[in-house]
Parts: sequence; structure tokens; C-alpha cells
Amino acid sequence: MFPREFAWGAATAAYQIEGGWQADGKGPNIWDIFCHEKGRVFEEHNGDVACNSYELWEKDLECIQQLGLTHYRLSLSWARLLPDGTTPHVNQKGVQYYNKVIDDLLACNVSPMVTLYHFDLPQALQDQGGWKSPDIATLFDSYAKFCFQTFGDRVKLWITINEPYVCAKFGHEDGIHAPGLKEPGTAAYLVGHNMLRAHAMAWHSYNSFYRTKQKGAVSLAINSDWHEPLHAGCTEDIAATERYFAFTLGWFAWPVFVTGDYPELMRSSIDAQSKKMGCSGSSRLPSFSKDEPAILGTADFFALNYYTSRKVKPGGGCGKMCMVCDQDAEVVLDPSWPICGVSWLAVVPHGLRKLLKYIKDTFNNPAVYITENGFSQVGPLQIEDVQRSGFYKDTILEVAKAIQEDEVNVRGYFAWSLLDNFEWADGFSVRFGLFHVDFADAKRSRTIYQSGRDQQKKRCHLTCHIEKNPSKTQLSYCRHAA
Ligand code: GBH
Repeated sequence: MFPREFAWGAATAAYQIEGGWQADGKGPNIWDIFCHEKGRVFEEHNGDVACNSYELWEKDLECIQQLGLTHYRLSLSWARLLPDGTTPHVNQKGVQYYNKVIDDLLACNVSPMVTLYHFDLPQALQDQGGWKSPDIATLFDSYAKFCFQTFGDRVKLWITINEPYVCAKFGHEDGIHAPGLKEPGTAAYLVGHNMLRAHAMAWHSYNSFYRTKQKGAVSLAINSDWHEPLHAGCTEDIAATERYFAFTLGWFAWPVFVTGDYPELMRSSIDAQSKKMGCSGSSRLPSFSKDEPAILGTADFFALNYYTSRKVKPGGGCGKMCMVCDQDAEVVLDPSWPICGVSWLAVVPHGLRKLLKYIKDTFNNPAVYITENGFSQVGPLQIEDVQRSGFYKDTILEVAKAIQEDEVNVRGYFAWSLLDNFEWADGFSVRFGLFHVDFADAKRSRTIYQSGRDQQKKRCHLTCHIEKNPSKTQLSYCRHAA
């Protein structure tokens, strides 16, 4: 049963849609710099203009209204608000832009969910060491307080950091995301650590200075695939799956929701690997200081980005120092899971239901927002994207089952994404939108996909009813408006 107040949303991120990379005093960020280097991104694409949402916000608003969404998840560009990343220098034009976005949403009865950080660190802070530097936590906290102070009278749902896993691993271990560092086995742990410290400081700031007055909720968005052992009864595969979970979901969720520290299995695996490689000394996984704000309890809800599922077996390492060797677990695809679009995205809607149940059982039944979930398209444009439409229908049914049959406290669902946009290292070659954006057109015209049209219908029937009998959760179309 979808509760009456269930949040039906779509999500975007600043760098992926805004463009206006130098407009009105915005400072450069690490993605601006990364994309302008040769060989980093598919066909040297960049987010200089992207969907041009900096100029075309009102078009986005029309799209949001056309879908009949109750919520919209956007991210703020740190360097648009604070060009050098620090609060003494505020770019008022940036403040005006987001004020208009937020006010327009509210005027249309759409609630904003705002992410403070979605991969786009101000370059000025990268130049001082970025997320590897311990100082980043207080700098982030100042930025967060600035945002709570400036927008928190109207924004009630906050995400501090989007996918710390991706920033840490892709940005600092594999080097395929900005800032493009390849320091396997060390930097990612440091970055993840500083992201957790930064998140916790911001949550405590909200809690101490803003919560009473603003009455909002703050969390961090954690990406996780659903993982299961390659062979169901195999002890090695089961153990590898546990390690895989510890190094992905557990890395960030365990400290925040369970113990205030990393999963024991993560630390013991890393330390055992260090020993094996003859490296003694302090652990490569940092420890939280008792003198800093506690990490445990710093999420008012669980924000989950789910895209796909994987089977897990031991191994996969390169023999040198790296995260995969530490976790001694590798993922494989189940051939029965279709891949339609980008190669990593096996389409497994039922994995979301299993993951939601796992989150309920592991993290003490938190309120959950699915802050991202989507289906990609590559190659020739298909406006009649029947597969994606079927995917959304199947997925929302799985969410319904999770709520109704597994009693998971799911509060909302955000489709990734409102618009086709800049898909990081894949540039514009991978399309996730409910609206197509024509990047060859100077006006960046938006056209609704079939899946977008079908979403409109869904919202109408889902808020109406789901078959009450728990053994046969079904979605049936009903034409009454919510
Ligand atoms: C989200 O991350 C991001 O938050 C969003 O900005 C992005 O547009 C969206 O996904 C779609 O990609 O290439 O085999 O190494 C999703 C989490 C985890 C998805 C790692 C891509 C790469 C697998 N990501 N995964 S692989």
C-alpha cells in the first residue's frame, strides 16, 4: 500500500544538467577541470552547457508538472554558491538561482529534496587536497550551514553527500571520475572517511542549530546493488558476498546506522591483506576520533540509490594493493538478467525488494527513500521506450510488495532522471531521462518519453489502490486522480 503522503519524485544533479559553468560568477569545480582534460570523458563531452537548466529552469519545471510529481530531487552546485568553496565569498547570483528553483517548486506544490554534494567539489578546495585532506570536513560543514541558513526555511529534505562510495572509489582509486586520482588501496579509504566526517558534522550542525526551527530531515545517499552468492549454498561465495556488502553498503551505512564505526569485516579484511603484502604499521582504514562529533545516528532516514544486482564469488584482485584485493570478492552477472542500455546495468527489479528487506533487517527498520533508480538507453533514440516503461512498472510493483508484504517503511521513490543528462564518464551517450533532451539543439528542447507518459498514469493509480490481499500485490490502473 502506498501511503497517501508517499513521495513520487524524479532526481537530477547540478553538474549533469545545469551548464552555465562560468555564468554569473560561478567558480570552477573538479568536473569542469576533469572534462576539459583530453581522454577523460566519452568523445570529450563536458557539462559546460548540458541541459542548460541554469537558463532553462522553467522548462524543467514544466516537465516536473507534466509528470505530476510530488517531489523533485536536485543538487546544489557548491562552486555556484561559493566560488572558491568558502563562505566569506558568496555568489548572490547563485543564491538567486536556487531561491527561484525552490520557490517555483513550492508554488507548484512540489517539495524539493536537496543534495548538497553530488560529485562537484570546487576546484579551489581540490587544490588544497580535496576530500583527502582532513580539513575538508569543516569546510563542508560551513557550506552545509550556509545552505541550511539560506534555504532551510523552505527545504525539508536534505541529502548531505550523494554516493560517497562512488566519489571515493571512482574518483580516487580507479580515477575514472573527477578528480581522476589513481591511488589504489589507500586514497579511497581516506576520502570515504572524510566524507563520513563531513556528513556527520553537517548533520550535527542541522540538529543543533536548525532542526527545532526548520523541522526538516537530513541523510546521506548511499548507493548499493543487491548482492547474492554466485552459488546459493556455497560457503566461499556466501562469505564473499558478506565481504562485498561490508565494502560497499556497509562501508557507509554501518558507521551511521549501526555502530559508529566501519564493519569489523571490512577492517579485518584490509588489515589481513596489508599483513599478507608485508605492510605493517597503522591500518589503511582510518579510525574515527572520539574528540569529533559522533557518526552513529547521523541520518534521519535511509536514502538509497539502487540500480542493479550482482552475483558474488571470491577473488578478482590484481595482486597489488587495491580495494578489490582487500575485499577478495568479485561480481558477475547472472545471464538471466537482461542488460538493456549501459553495460553495467542488469535490469533486476526484484533485487530492489530484496535489498529493501535487507536494509530493514540490518539497519533497524529505518524510514527509506529510494533517492535514485532508473533505466538507461544507448544508441539510437527511442522515444517509445516500452522497455523502460515496463521496467518502471515492474520496479514500482516490487516497491509495493516491499511495503505491503515485507513491511518496509518506504516513504518515497525518485526516478533517475527527470532529463537525459551528462552521464559522467559516458558523457551524453547514455540516456536516463523521463524526458529526452536534444543536445544538438541550441534550445535543448525537452520531449517526453513514453515512459514519462506512463509515469503520469502510474501516479494516478498507485495513490488510489493496490490490491489489499498481501499474497497478490498487484498494480491495477485506475483513472481517478490522486
Ligand atoms: C548514480 O550512481 C549517480 O548518482 C548519478 O549521478 C548517475 O547519473 C546515475 O547513477 C546513473 O549512472 O562501470 O561496472 O564499474 C549510480 C551508482 C555505481 C552506477 C557504479 C555505475 C559503475 C559500474 N553507480 N556503477 S562499472
